[in-house]
Amino acid sequence: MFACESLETSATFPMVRLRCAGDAVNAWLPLQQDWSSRICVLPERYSGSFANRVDALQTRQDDVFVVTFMKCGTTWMQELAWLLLNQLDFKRANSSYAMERSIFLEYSTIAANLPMDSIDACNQMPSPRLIKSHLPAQLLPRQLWQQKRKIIYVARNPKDCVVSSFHFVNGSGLWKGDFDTFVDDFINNKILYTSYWTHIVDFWRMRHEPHIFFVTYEQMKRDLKQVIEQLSAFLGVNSLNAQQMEQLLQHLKFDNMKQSKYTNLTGLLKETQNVSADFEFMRRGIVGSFKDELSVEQRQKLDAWTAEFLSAYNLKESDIFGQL
Ligand code: PPS
Repeated sequence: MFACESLETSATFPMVRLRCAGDAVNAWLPLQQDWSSRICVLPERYSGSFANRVDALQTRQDDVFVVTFMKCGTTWMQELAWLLLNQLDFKRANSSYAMERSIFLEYSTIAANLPMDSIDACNQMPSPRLIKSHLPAQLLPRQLWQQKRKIIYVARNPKDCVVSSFHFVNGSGLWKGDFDTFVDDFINNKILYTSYWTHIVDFWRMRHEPHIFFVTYEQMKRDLKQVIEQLSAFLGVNSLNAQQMEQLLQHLKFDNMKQSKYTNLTGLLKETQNVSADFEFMRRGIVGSFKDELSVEQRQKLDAWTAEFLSAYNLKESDIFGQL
């Protein structure tokens, strides 16, 4: 089912490139293409039985999955979707960790010393479950596609994603090296969860599937109210009155989520993982951090890589993210 190739990287644990072998995956994914050509860089401990367990995960009729490439606004969307699915239960949102209310499916393969295997934790969650994953389409549990479970997909422009990912993996001790090396390794698919562009483009091309809600971080920044209205309709929950909407918008503000230990995981990760003293899980929360954090050369490299990849699909970066 899976083919895996070991990889020399600057990650602090062994990594592999994983792909689906054979064409079975075409039978359940809505997009017909050669899925076996798609690769994903993952911890070596993902390959083998963990990959098979993810593939075989039993889904439920009311499951909702939040799927993203890393650092694309997952936590922000998890908080929003969880509140919509739980009748705006702000009391619980302000007293329990987002990552406990919405479990990260493959977290066991990345973090050390978790109290419970992350797939077991998903299996034990009460319904309705909100499950987070950074896996690309072809590696997600096949039932998600076969049973058409709801998927919320959040994409973020590549340059901001690179900046945010670099700070995250470096600060959290998952990867060690300088920024130039990181940019090259991101482009060359040597960083956790890459290839970035295939991850994004495959969901972009599936965005009209009725069980997929495709949104960008940039759209959320531009008009979160509109995204909330569209997401409420997608999830089949009652639309919010003006007061509820205002309360939700306040709760989801960057500064408010940053100062809450239940949504800003900086404190929790410092307590439980080997992260650096200056590590920040929520850093700037803006569109365009690349403008003052990437060098001209890094920007040019990333733009050339993006243009080349997207030309094969007749797309431009602005078709997906708008003007940045
Ligand atoms: S993870 O670890 O992959 O799940 O990270 P993820 O949650 O996907 O992405 C983290 C980035 O999202 C920003 N963020 C927000 N931006 C705006 N508003 C709100 N409420 C918000 N919450 C999280 C967070 O700051 C990270 O981006 P950067 O650019 O690093 O600040």
